[in-house]
Parts: sequence; C-alpha cells; structure tokens
Amino acid sequence: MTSYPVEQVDDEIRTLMDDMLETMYAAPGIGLAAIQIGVPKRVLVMDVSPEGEEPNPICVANPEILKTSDALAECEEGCLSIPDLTEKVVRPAECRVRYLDRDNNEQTMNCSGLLATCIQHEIDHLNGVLFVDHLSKLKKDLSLKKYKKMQREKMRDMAEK
Ligand code: GNR
Ligand code: NI
Repeated sequence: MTSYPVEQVDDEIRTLMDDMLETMYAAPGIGLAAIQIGVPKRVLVMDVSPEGEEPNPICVANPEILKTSDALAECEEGCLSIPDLTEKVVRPAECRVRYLDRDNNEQTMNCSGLLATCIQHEIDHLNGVLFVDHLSKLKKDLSLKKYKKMQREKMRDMAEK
C-alpha cells in the first residue's frame, strides 16, 4: 500500500532512478514513481520542461511535503497507471518539499505550476493514492465506468486486427 523510505541514495538507488527516467521518457510522461515499475521505495523522478527545450530531470527520494499553499489549482491529470484516462484534479497550487537528491544531499524545493501538480501526484503514488481518489464519489464512479469502457473497446479493437 505505501512504499518504504530508502536508507540513503546509493548506487543501487541511482540505478533505479536512471531506469525510471528511461521508462518515463519512453512512455512519455512527466513523472514516475518507483512503485509504477513495481519497486515499493519512496523514490520518484520528474521532468516538466516543455517539449523541445533542454531536459531537466529531477530525482527525488524520501520526499516530505513541508507546506502547501491555501491557493488551489486545477489541472487535467493523467497517469501512466490508468492509461488514456484524464480528469481535472484540484490540489494546492504550491508546495515546499524536502527530499534527498541523486547525490544523497538533503534539498528543499519550492514547487508551483505543473511541477507542484506533478510532485503531489507522484508522492500520492508512494502512499498508494491515485488521482481519481481526489474526485468526488460520483465523479470517481463515472470515471471508472469510462475507463472500463475504454479498456473494453481497446480489447475489441485488438481482437478485430
Ligand atoms: O505523464 C504524466 N502526466 C501528468 C499530467 C498531469 C498531472 C500529472 C501527471 S503525471 C503523469 C505520469 C504519471 O503517471 N506519473 O505517476
Ligand atoms: Ni501517475
């Protein structure tokens, strides 16, 4: 259900982070939590740099949200673990996060915009929470129905070919 903290960021964790970045870029996605590749450790990677600009990979272990803004922001979220489904999710617009970087140094990062949305989405994964869990029961039920319908149609399309 919830992922385990790492003791420290050592070569094993750095290799995990590199594997995760490769998987994330290949998907493509803007973030990935270790549990999404079956590793229950509190590790995530992100890159929210716009397409065509310099890549900006961010590697994070043991993230802790220190503070969230009262101001909220709505973002159309998707998740590699729920293919093709997107829904609008409301979250704090800004947050401050403490974490261990790729070199095992403690860092504090102030996040806003897409980065704030993404890091909250990824930290949720470490706690076994998906973006649909932020929807009202009614919206979540509708969303699940929509997802199942899409999956059925995908399977049907595959069978036809
Ligand atoms: O690639 C992703 N895009 C995205 C868009 C809006 C809000 C969150 C995300 S994260 C997602 C990749 C993913 O599932 N990470 O866990
Ligand atoms: Ni996700």
